[in-house]
Amino acid sequence: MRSGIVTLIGRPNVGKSSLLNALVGRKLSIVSHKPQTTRHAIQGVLHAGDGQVVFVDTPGLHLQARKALNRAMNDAAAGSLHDVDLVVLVVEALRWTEEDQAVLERLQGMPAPVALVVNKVDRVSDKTRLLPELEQLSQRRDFAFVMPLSATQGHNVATLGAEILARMPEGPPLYPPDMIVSYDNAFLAAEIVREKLTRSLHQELPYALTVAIERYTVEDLQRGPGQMHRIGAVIWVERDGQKMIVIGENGSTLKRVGSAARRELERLLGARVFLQLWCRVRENWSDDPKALRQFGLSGE
Ligand SMILES: Nc1nc2c(ncn2[C@@H]2O[C@H](COP(=O)(O)OP(=O)(O)OP(=O)(O)O)[C@@H](O)[C@H]2O)c(=O)[nH]1
Ligand SMILES: [Mg+2]
Repeated sequence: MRSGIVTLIGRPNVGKSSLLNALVGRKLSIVSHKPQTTRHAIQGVLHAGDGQVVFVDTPGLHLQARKALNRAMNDAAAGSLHDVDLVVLVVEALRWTEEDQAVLERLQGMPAPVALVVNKVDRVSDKTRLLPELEQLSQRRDFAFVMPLSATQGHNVATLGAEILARMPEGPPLYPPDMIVSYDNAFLAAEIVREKLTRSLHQELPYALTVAIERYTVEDLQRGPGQMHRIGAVIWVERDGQKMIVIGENGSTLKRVGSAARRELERLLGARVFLQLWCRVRENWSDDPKALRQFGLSGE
């Protein structure tokens, strides 16, 4: 048996969360087209016949971290680089930015080996550009290996999983076989609501909101088998104007977000879900260390 811990690191939006979900074969981490979607280090476990890999999805490391929330996200990512067996640096094919460069520099002097995953190769229409791109990227440091893949198309994902497992140290599993994820259902509910909000709200609004679960109870259904999860969630924003946008005309936006989140939670939990959403204002929460602690966004 082999087992180990592997951190997925990279700038925002390269597809780290998509890759975690693809590797484990389940949606564990929320995904959106906007950068800085992931805010916590999230562990997902890949169980194989001959071993186990604990993957850690991390917030995208970014420059210009002006607010306390941004600093907490960067800290959560950087803190996940210690005591791991392998670091997987995720980048986007044909798009190397100064933030990628900054991540690469941050990995200097780290004891763990670093592998490079070149994601989103499905977007490279001219495939003759891929080989020179891979060659160029391999020069940037001494990588354990370099692998092109597509997290959303599934291309090379299983190969990556096998390659990583083969490099894990020999040893017993770190977690029991039924353990797949590190968080509880309340965290999942907050994240799914935030994902739907992030996908449907424009511009800066996703960065000004967070979701906190105030109530979570589970009861047996009175008619038939199965369970009902009753969830009460508060969407915190920073200003009254933002609250109006989140709620929408006659509550239409909140209603749309609520039903999308409820449907997905019912699928993920395999249960009925009753989801109530409220929107409240807490001025400047994203730059307020006390608020961040209360919302579980710092000091992980
Ligand atoms: N075409 C294509 N799009 C992808 C691929 N992988 C991820 N994406 C898209 O890239 C966007 C960002 O994906 P995420 O998985 O949220 O990226 P991330 O690195 O976790 O981003 P942060 O959490 O913000 O750091 C989403 O719109 C994904 O659908 C891929 O292999 N191909
Ligand atoms: Mg992410």
